[in-house]
Amino acid sequence: MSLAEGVRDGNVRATAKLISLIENSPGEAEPELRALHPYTGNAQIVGITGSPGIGKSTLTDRLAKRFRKEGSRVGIIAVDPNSPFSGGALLGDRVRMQDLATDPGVFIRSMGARGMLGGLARATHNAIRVLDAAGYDAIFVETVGVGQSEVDIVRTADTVVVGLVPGMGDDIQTIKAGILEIADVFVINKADRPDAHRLVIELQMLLGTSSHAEAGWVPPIEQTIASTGEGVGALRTAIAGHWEYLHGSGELEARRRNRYEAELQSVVEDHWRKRFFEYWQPGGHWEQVVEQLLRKEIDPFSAAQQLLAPFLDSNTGG
Ligand SMILES: Nc1nc2c(ncn2[C@@H]2O[C@H](COP(=O)(O)OP(=O)(O)O)[C@@H](O)[C@H]2O)c(=O)[nH]1
Ligand SMILES: [Mg+2]
Repeated sequence: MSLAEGVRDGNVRATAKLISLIENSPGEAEPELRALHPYTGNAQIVGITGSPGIGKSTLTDRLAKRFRKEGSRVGIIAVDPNSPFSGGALLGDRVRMQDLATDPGVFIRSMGARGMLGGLARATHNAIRVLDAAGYDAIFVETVGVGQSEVDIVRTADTVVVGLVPGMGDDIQTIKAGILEIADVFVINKADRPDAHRLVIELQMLLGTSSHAEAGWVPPIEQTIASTGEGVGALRTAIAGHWEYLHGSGELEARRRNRYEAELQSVVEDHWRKRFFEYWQPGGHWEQVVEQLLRKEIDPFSAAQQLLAPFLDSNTGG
């Protein structure tokens, strides 16, 4: 049985093995991913992002339990670009999600940046695809931080939940730096802390001046205490509301279309880059061209055209 068949069959070991292959040897994973493609597109992918320690894992645990009660099978991928570790579940996540780890309807996986050949964002994207094909109804992707690589990861989600906590003064600033545009739902966790309400008001003001106001969906701001479960029901409702909006407005298809287009572009670019540099390996002619550039014997544009010529020729039957 192939890994893809195992995944379709609900075999957890095959699923875990294929995700490892995606991380360590993406070329070998490709035939399996091809076979799984027709079976993807059914899961609701929920991204949960925010600074370390704001309670993302605790929230994910609570949300996952709610989805389980509703009868959904749940996949959880915790991505930490700063972590060198990949594999099962990281210690912290395992502690936070203890009961879930033994639930056969839940698949938990941590992904770090170690040795990630094709990039963490693509590996995460493909791991989600595997869980989707495996029949998990909801897939939570927990990502640390709000930098560009995390934004790329979280863009894979249908619904992006951005978490904040009161008393971290820089958070509103980071939000201005670009996460605002990708948030579908805001959650202010640790609402047991003072100043939660002030953060809500600051966020409302920020949202009022953003482009969201003219769009069809204004991100709700939910307050939670993940450690006790307070407010998690309302957060679940907000996520459901966004899912309905995505379906009703045609936005789901639009997002998925954009995602496929971006993926296709990046796969094609990778393919050509790889072929190009396999042909023009460092040293030899490549070095000569660089020398010529230095001596002004050729300009970069003509040089690039010359270097690309063999590929163009071979495509026209040469
Ligand atoms: N006071 C308080 N602590 C919380 C809350 N939610 C989570 N925590 C605690 O915050 C710490 C970090 O939580 P974790 O879920 O690991 O955060 P993550 O790094 O964002 O995944 C843990 O000790 C949690 O028990 C909350 O709503 N209130
Ligand atoms: Mg965590």
